[in-house]
Amino acid sequence: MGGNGPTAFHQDFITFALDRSGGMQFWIPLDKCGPEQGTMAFISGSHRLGVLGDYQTYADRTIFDLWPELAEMPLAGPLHYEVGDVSVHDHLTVHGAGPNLGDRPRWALIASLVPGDARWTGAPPEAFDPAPLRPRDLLDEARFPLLVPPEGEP
Ligand SMILES: O=C(O)CCC(=O)C(=O)O
Repeated sequence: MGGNGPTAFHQDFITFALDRSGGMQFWIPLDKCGPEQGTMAFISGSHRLGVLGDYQTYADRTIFDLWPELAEMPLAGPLHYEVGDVSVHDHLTVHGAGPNLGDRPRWALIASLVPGDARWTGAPPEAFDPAPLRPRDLLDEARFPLLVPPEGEP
């Protein structure tokens, strides 16, 4: 059975086309999974390096070719998850995953949190459909509910 391919090491930040960082990704497995299923590994401290470009422009290179210092930083994972576990990573944390070599799909729910005052830059986002937003709009509350309402509002 052919598994899913690997996930190249990347940052999530660029896939949102938002005007500020501070976002986080919650990865919630719906089934027990581990490295054989291609779970993620994270480069500790890599969020401090800033924005490392769009992984789709790396062509035949990897993020490690472009930022060799990443190879010197500690790698956390690939992780083992039980049902009920969750991993959280900053949208600037470099992470990637191997192929799923197991005999079943790797099911997970991914929840993305971004700052409530983030605005869409107008660049094509990979992470969501921007319609009906216009460039520099705040994200609409119907699809992107605020977890913490602004002060003074219920
Ligand atoms: O599950 C994967 O292979 C990658 C997921 C990912 O990159 C993410 O949740 O940020």
